[in-house]
Parts: sequence; structure tokens; C-alpha cells
Amino acid sequence: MAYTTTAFPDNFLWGASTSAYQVEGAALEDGKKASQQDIINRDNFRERGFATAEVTSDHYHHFREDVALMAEMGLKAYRFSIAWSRVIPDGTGAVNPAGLKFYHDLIDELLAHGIEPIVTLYHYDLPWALVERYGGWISRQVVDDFEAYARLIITEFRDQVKYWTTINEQSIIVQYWTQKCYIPEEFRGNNQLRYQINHHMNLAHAVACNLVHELVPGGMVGSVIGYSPIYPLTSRAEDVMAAQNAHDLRNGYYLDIYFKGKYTDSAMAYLERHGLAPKIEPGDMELIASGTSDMLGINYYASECAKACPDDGTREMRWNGVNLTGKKGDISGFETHPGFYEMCKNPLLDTNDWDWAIDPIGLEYLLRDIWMRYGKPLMVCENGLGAFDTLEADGTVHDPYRIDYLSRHIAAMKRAMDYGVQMLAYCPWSALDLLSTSNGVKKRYGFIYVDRTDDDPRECRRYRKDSFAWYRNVIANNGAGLTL
Ligand code: BGP
Repeated sequence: MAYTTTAFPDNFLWGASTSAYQVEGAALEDGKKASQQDIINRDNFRERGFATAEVTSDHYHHFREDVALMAEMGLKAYRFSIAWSRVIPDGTGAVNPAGLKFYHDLIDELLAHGIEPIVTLYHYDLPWALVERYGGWISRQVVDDFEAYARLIITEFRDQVKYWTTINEQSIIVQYWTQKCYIPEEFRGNNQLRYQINHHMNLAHAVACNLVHELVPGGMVGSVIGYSPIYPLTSRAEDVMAAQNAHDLRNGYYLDIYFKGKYTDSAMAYLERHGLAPKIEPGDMELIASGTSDMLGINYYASECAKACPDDGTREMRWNGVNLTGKKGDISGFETHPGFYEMCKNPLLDTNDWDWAIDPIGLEYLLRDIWMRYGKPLMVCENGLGAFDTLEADGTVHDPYRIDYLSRHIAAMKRAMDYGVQMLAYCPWSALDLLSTSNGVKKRYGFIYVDRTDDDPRECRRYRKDSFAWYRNVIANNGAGLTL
């Protein structure tokens, strides 16, 4: 029998989400200097024709219009990130007053419209100066520099911002490290560095949690994890075990740090056996354990599937591939850890055009699982459907596929809540169209259409998609009446 939602709690935060480098543009304006994403996306443009990060959705110049549109939708929260290279252009040292002013203006505008800011301190965009100086996240020095940056931001906005998230999607950074971090050519063959970078991020995350606890009375802080529950391909015991192994290395390895202050034993044993384990210095685990989380942000797009993978010399270790074309089936390969697990396509689920499985029940499953294991409040910081949208001649955009996707995911989240999971917010990706991390601007997620192409930013005019009116209605009904 179909499940239909009843109303959400009165204080539930209906929101939407973006990140700085993907939406702001003005990449080198008003004192901002390059971040590693400006460099990575410049190369993406040259090599693949995807838009650069120079203009993206030009939110920097349109933010008042964008906040007005968010208010029209009825948003109660907006989750966005701060660009480190806008406020401290060289990564350390001099603060850029124009950069701070932009975020003051944005936050003031949000609060004036009754929209709660949910701030992410770091979303893939390390100042390029730090990459040049010491290789960025590869070096431990970044932890101290992040601390100075985080202290500045948290102190600056502590009276206005209650909800803080630290680092976006460490688990995804490990998987797709050259897209999410600039990794100098000579290091790309060294996979241990994926886990070393993640270790430095764990330290930075703990530092930021401690800073929020020190500086923001009543504040709440946590990480944002990119999370896919992992199903076994079959009910064979070997596949079930492989799915558990994949869970431990891809999910547990992060969750246990945030909530237990330790690395997952099984994942660590696997990494040590293969020379991939991070180098841990005295005091590191104490610092990590001290940085307790009050909540967790979850980014959920798709569930994944794993099967047993023999360690018989026929397969090589590898990390996830990516679909760069938007043609179903073009994914360039699956993560493989011989003797531990191999990821594969789930034959039972349909996908979007980039091979991401569409699975609303996966959201209920993961929320209940994380709640049962760790018992902390959760917020969905991203969830959405990347699709090719069409702007019609009359300025409309018909996106029933997105409405269907979001509607069923909201219903799945509500069913998890009916079973006791404490949810603070739902912030789908994305408030407006923006630059995808892997597929340019033609892969769209927004409620608001931004008129531009990969090679021509045009004027970035905004248009309301059908999903805009639909989401306004969902919020007006406080989530009641949606069916899974
Ligand atoms: C998450 C990121 C976002 C966002 C989203 C969609 O991993 O936190 O930054 O972009 O995924 O991914 P993509 O842009 O590759 O379609």
C-alpha cells in the first residue's frame, strides 16, 4: 500500500542548497583570488568543454534576486558555503574586506527574509595559493591554516549563524580526489595520499567543531557526508559480506570519526594491509576525539551496489569512474578492491542520465541506519536529480522528473521520521542551477533555471521551473500529502 506523508514538525527547516564556487562566479572580482576549483574547471573547459568557474550562475551579482526567489518559494533555510579564497585570498594573512562584506550582505538578506543560514566552511575550493605553497591538503600545514580561516568566519558570523557544517563530502573527495582537490601530476599515482588528505580533513573538521563549541553558544556543528547505502548484488553470503566491506570503507570510515572519534577497524585493517593507511601523528586521535559533532549533514543522491571480488590477480585496485557524457551506460568503471569488494550496477534500479541510481527508499534506509547507530540529529544537505532541462520559448521549464524524484525522497525521509529519526532540515540540491562538479552546467538540479550554456554565460537570467511552484506548495503544506 502506498505511503502518504502527514505534516512535518512545525520547526522543520525546508531549505535548498548550493556551494560557493559552483554558484557565485566573480571568481577574481573584488579581491578574490583563485581557488583550486578555478584551476580545475579551467582545465575542464579546455579538455571537455564544461563551463569554467569564472561566472557560473553569477550569484555574486544576483544574490538579492536569488534570495527574493527563495523567499517566494517559502524557504526556511539556505545551505551555502563560504569561499575561503574570497575572504583570505592568499589562504593565510590579509583578510579581504569586500569578501567578508559579501557574506555579511548575503546573511543579512537571508535573515531579513526569515531564512535560516546553514553555513558550510569548506566545499572543495581550497585557495590556490595554498596548493602552490605546499600542495594543499596533502600537507598537514593546511590544518593550521584552516583553523585561522575557520576562526575568522565563525567569529564574524556567530551572532547570526546557528548551524555550521565543516567539510563537504570527505568520502567523495577520497573517491574523486583529482576533481575535488588539485593534485599535482607527480602525486596522482600515490593512492595512500587519498587517505592522508582525508586524515588532514578529519583534523580540520575536529578543529572546526571545537571552534563552534567555543565561540557559538547554542550553535550546532557537524560534517556533511556524501553517503550511499550499499546493497549486495545478490543474497549470496559473499556478496553480503562485500557490501559490508564497502560500507565500512566508504561510509563507516567517516561516520566513526565524526561520532566515535576513531577509524573503523575493518577499513583500517584493509588500508594497512595495502599500504594505504594514513600516517597518524601523536595527539591526532585525541584531537579528533575531542571534536564532537552535534549533528550530521547528509548528501544523498543514489544508492550503490557491491559484489564479492576475488583476490586472484585478475583484477586491479581502482576507485570509482565517472560518466562525462550524460549518456546512460557511459560510466568509466567501478571501484574495485580485490579481496574486499567490487562496486557494480544495481540491475533493479533505474538511473538518471549519468548512471546515478534513483532510489528513494535508500534515503529512508540510510537515515534509519545512521540514527540507530549514532543517535544524533540529521539534516539532508543535498538531494536532487541532475537532468537536461529545456527552457521553452514562453519562459517555462517543465521538469516533472525532478518533482517525482524529490517528492518520493521527501516521503521516504518522512517515513524515517515516523520511525523515530530526528531530522532538522531538508535542503535539496540545488536552489538554482549551477556548475556541476563533474558535468558542466548542462546537468541541472535547480528549482530556478539559469539561462546560460557551458561556453556562453549570457546574462544568467532566472526562470522559475515547474518544480519551483511544486516546492512552494510542499512547504506551504508543511510536507503533507506526498506519496512514496
Ligand atoms: C555533491 C557535491 C555537490 C554537487 C552534487 C552533484 O557531491 O557536494 O557539490 O555538485 O554532488 O554532483 P555533480 O555536480 O557532479 O552532478
